[in-house]
Amino acid sequence: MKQEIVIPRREKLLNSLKELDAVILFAEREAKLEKFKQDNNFLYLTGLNAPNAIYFGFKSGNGNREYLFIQRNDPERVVWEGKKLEVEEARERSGINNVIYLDEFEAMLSMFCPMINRIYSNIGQQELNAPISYAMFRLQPVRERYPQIAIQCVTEVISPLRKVKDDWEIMQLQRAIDVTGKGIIDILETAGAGMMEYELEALLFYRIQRSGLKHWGFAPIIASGVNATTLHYEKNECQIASNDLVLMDVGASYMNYSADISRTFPVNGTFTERQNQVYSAVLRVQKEIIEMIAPGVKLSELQVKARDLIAGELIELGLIKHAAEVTKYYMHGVSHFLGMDTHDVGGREAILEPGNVITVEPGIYIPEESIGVRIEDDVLVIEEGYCVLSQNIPKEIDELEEILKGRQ
Ligand SMILES: [Mn+2]
Repeated sequence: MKQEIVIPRREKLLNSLKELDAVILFAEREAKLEKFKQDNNFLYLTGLNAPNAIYFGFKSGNGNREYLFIQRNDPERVVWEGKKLEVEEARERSGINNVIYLDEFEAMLSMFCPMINRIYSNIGQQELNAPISYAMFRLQPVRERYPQIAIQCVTEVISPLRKVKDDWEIMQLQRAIDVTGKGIIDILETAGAGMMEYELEALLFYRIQRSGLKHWGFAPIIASGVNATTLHYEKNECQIASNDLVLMDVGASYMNYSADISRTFPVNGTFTERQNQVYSAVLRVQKEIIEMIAPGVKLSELQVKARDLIAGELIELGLIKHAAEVTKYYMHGVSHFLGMDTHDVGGREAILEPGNVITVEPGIYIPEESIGVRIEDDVLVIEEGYCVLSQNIPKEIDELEEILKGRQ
């Protein structure tokens, strides 16, 4: 990521604040055993993957002030931990001129505190029964000594920016989606009855990492038979039986942008008549919802329409008698924003605008028949309506059966 991308983001953010408001963002801390994954808001504003760093921005009448705090390169620790980001490199990549070391953070903040009205930070959830976030922990002294400073979650000021994706962001997302699609096709070409669900998971992860992407965007769901009727089944530990449908809800992450795709297929290569009926119902609904997408449409309208359509399909399938019973077989949202977070910032009541990326993911789940179907695509809102970013990943019954047949 280059400074040309992140400088305008910070300008927009600081300009949207009131005078004497500040933004303090804490990077993710060093990960010891797991692969490091940067805090999304920090990455969005600085472009830096450095652990432990801190961004400080202050809006004032005499121009905005910005500082970046980074770790020192302690020669003895370099042997163990490797070289850290240097001042010059941090400056060049982020476009922040004032780059100083972390041990000066408290002194610098003390200097600014008497002037600050409000601090927006990545303090996260504030539930009383949840552990205190790292940002909250670091800002505790401010809270105690300067109780007049309001400390608020940065999401409210950054989400209007993050929910409208620029071309560069769409490119990253497209890469994550394309690699996920290739992995899904790998699975279709390889899956067979008797395999374990986690074998299919491994296959997809192999494709992700072989393609130069490091992470899953979220815990993958590979669910066969009745497992597919558990919405967030993440165990992926069962053996696949020969007449099972397999539901995959998966997404690779690239530059912290996450794909989110669901596909469902019969492991033995052919849909039974009943599986075909249920699958076709979900696919009809999915296409109709995608058709509705355009600037000005409310996300909640998609949800209402999806429920109505699925209710009609469930009555046709002989599963319910009245539309009000729809939640017996369909109980989740049809759409959410997608981006750096799989369930990205933007909210459920948002009005769609060009640059939004959302999922469309209706499903029908029938535990008593061991059938669970979800079909999910990732859709970009454009001036003219919509563009399905995952359109190359097969979902028509004949396309799927064609690929599955090719296995023998
Ligand atoms: Mn989703």
